[in-house]
Amino acid sequence: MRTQVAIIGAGPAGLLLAHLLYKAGVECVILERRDRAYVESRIRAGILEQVTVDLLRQVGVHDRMDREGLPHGGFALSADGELTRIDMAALTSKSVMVYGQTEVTRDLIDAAIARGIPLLFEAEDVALHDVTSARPVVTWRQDGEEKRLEADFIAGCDGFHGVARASIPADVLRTFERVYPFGWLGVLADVPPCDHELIYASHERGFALASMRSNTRSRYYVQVANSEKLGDWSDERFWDELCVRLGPDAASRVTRGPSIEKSIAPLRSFVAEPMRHGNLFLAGDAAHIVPPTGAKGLNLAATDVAYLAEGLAGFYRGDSSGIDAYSARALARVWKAERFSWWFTSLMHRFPDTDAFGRRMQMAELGYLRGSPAAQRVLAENYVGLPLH
Ligand code: RFL
Ligand code: PHB
Repeated sequence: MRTQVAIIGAGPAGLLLAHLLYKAGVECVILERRDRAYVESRIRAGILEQVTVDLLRQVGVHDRMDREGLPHGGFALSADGELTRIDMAALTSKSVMVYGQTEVTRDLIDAAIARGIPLLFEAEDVALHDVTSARPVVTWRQDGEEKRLEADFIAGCDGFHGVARASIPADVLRTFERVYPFGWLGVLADVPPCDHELIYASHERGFALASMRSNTRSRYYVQVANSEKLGDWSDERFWDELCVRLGPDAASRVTRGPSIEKSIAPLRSFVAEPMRHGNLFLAGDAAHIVPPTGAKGLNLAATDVAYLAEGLAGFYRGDSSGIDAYSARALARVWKAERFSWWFTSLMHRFPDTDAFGRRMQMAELGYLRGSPAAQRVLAENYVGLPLH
């Protein structure tokens, strides 16, 4: 088999890249390790920046998002229960869209199949070969058979634990990492959200987040130590802890119900540089991870592939400047989102080694945000997403 771009991974990065290439008339094949049901049921991100919404519109995969997504012009910060609204729409003239990653993935898969974009699930033991040559090759096993795909380029969109980044020699890659001493325990429940907008809560017992997937489905998180076990968190314990951290005002509006999903996600900041090695390009979580506090992970995956698709389309028109600039261009945006996600995480969470002085510093900064439109604007500008350059 032969194609122009071999895409490893059918997460948001790989799927959106395939549609952008399709629109530009560039051929691709997507290889995904898991089966379709698994990929479509992974529960993750919930917030789309305006640039991500625009990219989905650009590729024509937006009908259901426009029908079912919830545009949000603001969110609240809670400091020990005291609420401050950040009016994103007034501060930046932009908003975000609440539309789950699960839905985005389903829409992109349905559209890929409808458009005849080759999308192969259950590709086992994917391996990359000769990535610095003009003819890179991908091999894998499917239904017990060895398969082989020749391509001009390989796009490594296979997430943090994928094979693409691992195929780059260690002396070529420089990595930067911060592992946080806590994770997020998340619960999904078919109950109405406690507010029509998100609430990010900093409490002396730790962070909490009130989010949603629709007007009838809530997504809540509480910060937990890395040593916590899921089995120790009954639904009742979760709701009690959430309500304490959100404070009495928001807690009075929380509707409790049985969890339909419950999981713990560790928090990490990570960047690998450069995002290109020969004819292999990394995009999305394969190249970088942000802690979820700023809601940037899925959005960075989308903007990486926007740059990459533009570069690859240019290459097939005889201009390789876009692919040559890809890594530096993407990393410039990635580092700004890394900074914001790290800052917002540091402001809102309880760190095990934070003393009384550290907590006062967090509360002083939250107080400053409460009273300063300038500070709110900095937060809002980053939250709605920096422009694509
Ligand atoms: P993905 O989604 O991990 O997809 C990678 C795909 O590659 C496949 N794969 C392989 N395929 C073939 N061969 C191999 N060897 C392979 N190894 C892996 C995998 O099966 C998978 O299908 O990466 P991608 O596309 O880069 O997308 C990144 C986003 O998924 C991620 O950044 C976000 O989910 C992060 N995130 C959030 N991002 C936001 O923008 N807004 C949010 O509100 C937000 N909330 C979150 C989040 C992530 C969370 N968790 C669970 C880490 C909330 C949480 C709790
Ligand atoms: C979510 O709804 O899953 C969500 C929302 C905002 C975040 C992270 C996750 O910052």
